[in-house]
Amino acid sequence: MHTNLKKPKMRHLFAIAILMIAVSCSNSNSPDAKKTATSEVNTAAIKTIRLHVTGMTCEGCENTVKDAVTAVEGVTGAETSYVKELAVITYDSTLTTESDLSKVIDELGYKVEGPAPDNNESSQ
Ligand SMILES: [Cu+2]
Repeated sequence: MHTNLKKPKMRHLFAIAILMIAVSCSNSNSPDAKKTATSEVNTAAIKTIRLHVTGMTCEGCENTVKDAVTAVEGVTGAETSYVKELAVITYDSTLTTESDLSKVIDELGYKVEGPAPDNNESSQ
């Protein structure tokens, strides 16, 4: 096994790959990770919806859902909670719709059960 040491570059690349996987999995909630909103966003059409989402089991799931909906054109903000089975999404209703956003989440393998009741918030 001594011959393995002859390829430090390969080992280095491998280490980077492992690191990237680790980082993408443990990417904890960073509230500052907001994307700059496009200038086309029409503030008068901004809506906030609360969706009941099942299937999320950890912070990784939360981030997967959050990142996916944030990437949708017109979405200006998203918060997700696997504990509350909740996704709160703020978006420009002239650019996307609740059903579009639900579809994005469904396609990730999670399930949008419908609108989340407001009283979910008190059951912390
Ligand atoms: Cu998860």
